[in-house]
Amino acid sequence: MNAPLTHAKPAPLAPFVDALPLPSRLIALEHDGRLTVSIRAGTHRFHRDLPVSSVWGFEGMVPGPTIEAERGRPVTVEWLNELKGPFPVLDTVATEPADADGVPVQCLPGLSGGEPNRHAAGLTGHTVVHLHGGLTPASYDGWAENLFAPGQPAVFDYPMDQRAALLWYHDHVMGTTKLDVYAGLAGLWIVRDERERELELQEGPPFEVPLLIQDRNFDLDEHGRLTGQLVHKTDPEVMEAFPPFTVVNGKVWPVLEVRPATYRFRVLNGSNARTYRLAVLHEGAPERERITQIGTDHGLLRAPVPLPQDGLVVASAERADLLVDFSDLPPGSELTVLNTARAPFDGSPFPVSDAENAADPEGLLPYPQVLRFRVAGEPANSVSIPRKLATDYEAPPAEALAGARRRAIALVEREMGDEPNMLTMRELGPAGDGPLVTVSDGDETTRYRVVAAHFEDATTFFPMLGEYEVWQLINLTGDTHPIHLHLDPFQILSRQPIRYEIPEGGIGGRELAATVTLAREPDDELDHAIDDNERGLKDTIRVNPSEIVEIAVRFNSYSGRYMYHCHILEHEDRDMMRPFVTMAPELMPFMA
Ligand SMILES: [Cu+2]
Repeated sequence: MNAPLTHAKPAPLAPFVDALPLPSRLIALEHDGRLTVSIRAGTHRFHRDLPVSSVWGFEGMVPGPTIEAERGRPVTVEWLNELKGPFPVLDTVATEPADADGVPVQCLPGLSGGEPNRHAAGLTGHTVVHLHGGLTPASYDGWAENLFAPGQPAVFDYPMDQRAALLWYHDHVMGTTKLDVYAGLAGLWIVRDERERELELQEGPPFEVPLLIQDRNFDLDEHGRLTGQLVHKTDPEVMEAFPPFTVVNGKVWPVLEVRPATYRFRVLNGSNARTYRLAVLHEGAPERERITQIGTDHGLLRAPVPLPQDGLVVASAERADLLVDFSDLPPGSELTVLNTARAPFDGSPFPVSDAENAADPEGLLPYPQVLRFRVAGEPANSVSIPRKLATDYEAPPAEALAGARRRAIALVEREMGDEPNMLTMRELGPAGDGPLVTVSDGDETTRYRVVAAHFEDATTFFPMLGEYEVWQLINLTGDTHPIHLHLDPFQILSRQPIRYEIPEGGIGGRELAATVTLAREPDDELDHAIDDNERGLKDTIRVNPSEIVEIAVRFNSYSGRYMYHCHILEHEDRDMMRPFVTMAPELMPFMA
């Protein structure tokens, strides 16, 4: 039985009735490393009781096929853009943030009085594909402005000279990534290698299961029935979409039958904006011991770690490689995965013991359900978890960091008058004339000024291949931002609380004035800790409110023009994205 969820309206769809779909597999070796993937319109049923939805998908499917590749075996993909209109998603801004009963409109299906955005309706299918987490030469990385039009061929080479990891490929068009990914343009990509095979980790069905988690909303007909038409809805106060229905591998609240055995789940949050904090409940009680995390964004951790006390937090684009041991459970046992994170996520804790009561429409979380496991069938061998996992990376050496180039980026929230606030970034450089940003640790004060504010501003980051850099991400907003760097992975060095003051008018179109102190606000309830599962090779890192995160990154693989950005797609589409150019050292003397 479903546990009673207080404060929630009855869900308009029954949870845990559809089987979890497994995306089709496209194994590169079986095709000699040469794949053709068409990008086209299709239809998809998100729930047993929903009419079919029109989607745009890789191979017309949601999610697209899971591409499986081997380390050291290059893969060439011919991306065939066969998209054509009409664009399958209704994009709208509701007229009010809440309905007459005070329920936030983002928790409700339908357009909530909003007009369909005619510009979205007019999209004809320009796309570009980015392989998130791929060590990809710049020409094939999916630069957000290098689009392929319908009918225009694009052949991308992926060297796959990288460790085993769960990656994902998705549309990355400047300004419309939020719509194109929402329409269905995303799929998983798994890199495999010898180390994982030495460890005898599960590979392929039935014991390795990818879980692509997204949130979606649908339109209503004149009788108030769900139509299946996808709706991307924001409201006058919240510029990100936080749809009410959680979709795993393309189904709303599915159920997976598992045998009494150990399973490997490859988890990806592919939502536009929502961060999940996943708790697993068995007969109403939180389960933690049976779950072990072995990997993160760029693959295996050095040692397995337990889940964080209050659940696994995954922001947009973050991945987790989990082993879950069902072997002691009798047939018929049910484990339910619930989300306890309010939206927009700001890092606030929520006790896992109260997960059954996590429904919180005010927090844009009307239905915490995510997924259910139901135990059935014959036991299979239980897998012992290796104590030592990755052996191929170390923490960055102190001497390399001591002389490393340091870069600072402020995350800011700019008031826009009639529109919702705009979340964006400011790259900081040495202070000169004009407004100042100061960062003080009590002994020393560093003075900065803004050197770049918009995506199209001149590039200011030119990292040299092979050299460590320290990037400081300074969050002066009230939300958590998952910041993603293309190309090589990085490691987190520190996460520290800050106090800051922004004078009246301190955030202009490009200016920023702020006084930042490395000290905790008295009313700050976040712990600003680094979770054990963040001490691996990451490509996306959460930067919580009132926090500075420092990362160490060393670009090793390719020189060229890449991007870094917030992975909340509504933020990245509106300037929370900037270029950087990785440089071969021998070319530096020739730079003007
Ligand atoms: Cu953001």
